[in-house]
Amino acid sequence: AIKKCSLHIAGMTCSSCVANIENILSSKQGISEVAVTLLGGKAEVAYDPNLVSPSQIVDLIDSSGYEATLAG
Ligand code: 9UX
Repeated sequence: AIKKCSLHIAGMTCSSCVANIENILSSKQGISEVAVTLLGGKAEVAYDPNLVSPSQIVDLIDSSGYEATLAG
């Protein structure tokens, strides 16, 4: 079953950051939906837990120069 997770993302300062993160996450196998908000500093991600984990999602974002943490 598809799951969803919410993340806080620090370090996004322009709208291209939003596009960067959406592209990075969308190209990952197992991630089916991504919604990033610049002003809110948040992302909602729909993923298949058989293919990718929330901590891998955090790592992908962090590796791109932002700082992600899982939200509730
Ligand atoms: Mo904007 Mo973001 O100039 O990584 S693309 S700061």
